Amino acid sequence: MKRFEAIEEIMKDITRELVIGNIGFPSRELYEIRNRNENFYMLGSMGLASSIGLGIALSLDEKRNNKKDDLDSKQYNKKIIVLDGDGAILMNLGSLVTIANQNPSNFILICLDNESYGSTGNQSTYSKNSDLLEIAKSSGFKKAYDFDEINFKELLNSNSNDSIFIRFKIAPGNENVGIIDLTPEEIKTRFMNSI
Ligand SMILES: Cc1ncc(C[n+]2csc(CCOP(=O)(O)OP(=O)(O)O)c2C)c(N)n1
Repeated sequence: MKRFEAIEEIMKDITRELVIGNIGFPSRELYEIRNRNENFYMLGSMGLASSIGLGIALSLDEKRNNKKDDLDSKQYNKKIIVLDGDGAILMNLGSLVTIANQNPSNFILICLDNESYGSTGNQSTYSKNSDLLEIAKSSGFKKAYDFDEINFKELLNSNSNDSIFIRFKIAPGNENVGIIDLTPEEIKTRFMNSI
């Protein structure tokens, strides 16, 4: 299975969650598969999708807690899903440690692990030898799984007390998709409005 099919598989279970896409083909394929206001296509900063997702997760968590007795709190009761790459995670490994220690319960980091820098021509990454699932576990993630061993829909729809890391091993290869026909401002504004 390549990244395109993996994103299709994930997106079929997504309803009101906020989805952050890694730079390059992951975001372009997500745009092709299911463009929605709740998607944030990260266009420039390789490695930072997980940090951006963490920031949003912590912010929504805080807003939800502040409005506990308020009807508005429901509005903040959304999960944040990051579709990241192995190359991007390796570039910002410290983010795993930060997420694991901050541990927001509304956060799911999915590593689409094709063992390559797919978007720039499939050069090999180190994730073949450096096991990102084990790295996530030893960074402190209490919940870290291979996609194959979980029922994603159940996991998505159940309450967790912890952040979740999912490693999805896939084959290299990019789908022949177009570019994202939105300006960065449009992506940001519609995403913010959807929250
Ligand atoms: C700091 C930085 N370095 C390099 C790049 C160029 N670049 C863009 S996407 C990419 C590969 C990303 O690989 P990965 O995160 O594994 O995702 P994949 O495309 O394989 O799904 C690279 C090297 C960049 N945008 N920013």
